[in-house]
Amino acid sequence: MIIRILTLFPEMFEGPMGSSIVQRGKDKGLLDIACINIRDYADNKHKKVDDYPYGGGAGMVMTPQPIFDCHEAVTKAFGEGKRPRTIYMTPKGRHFNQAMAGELSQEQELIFLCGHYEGIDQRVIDNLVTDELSIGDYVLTGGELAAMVVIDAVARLIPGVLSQSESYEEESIQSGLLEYPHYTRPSSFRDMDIPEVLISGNHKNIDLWRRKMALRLTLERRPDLLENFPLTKQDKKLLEAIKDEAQKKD
Ligand code: 6GU
Repeated sequence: MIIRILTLFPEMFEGPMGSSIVQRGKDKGLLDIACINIRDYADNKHKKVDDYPYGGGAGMVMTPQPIFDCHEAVTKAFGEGKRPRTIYMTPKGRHFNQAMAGELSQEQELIFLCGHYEGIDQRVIDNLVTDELSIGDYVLTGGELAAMVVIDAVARLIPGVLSQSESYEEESIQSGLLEYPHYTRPSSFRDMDIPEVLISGNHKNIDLWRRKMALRLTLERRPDLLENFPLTKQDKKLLEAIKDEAQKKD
């Protein structure tokens, strides 16, 4: 996958994009990722990239010229006829989720456009942008941190980036339930003991306990996830038991 990030702050990406999973994708030759400084494409001698909003009001708006020229250069480099998904990061966008990460991980090329100031000229959005994405209901100073979040989530889903065992774990995380708790050595730490079932050697019971814990946590914290979840007969039984136990506590 080729990713190009159009931004006024390329230096923000140096740390996150040069380490962890993204770096692994690069090292394996599965991911080619680079930042392009929008300012380099400003055709005025002061390299100005923003201006006052028509109609008045607070803040500055990013002008269309540098973004159009930058986008054109990046698209041309992908090869003639390519129409790469161009993702504009904005709090007005659709909420990004794991399903979208999976979908984006299938693309051959992605362009991320990061805005700053009050936003970018609407003509950029109307003509170049294919997707507007937000990472949640809070306001960030710019789209850069949000783009990094999306790129991290997408990069780890590119086939070959994760190892076999990591991919296996991934499937269970993507199941749609919150994960069960994990424990490692020592089995007793400062008088805190791990659940006995985990050292029983009985894998059927371990799986059952883990499933129950996942269901309980999901019921407590994200009951909305259970509404669309395909519960098995056994899950329904476990949920009954969980609800009974909760009643007894009250
Ligand atoms: Cl994508 N951009 C900005 N500026 N703020 C956000 C966001 C994006 N997602 C959540 N908050």
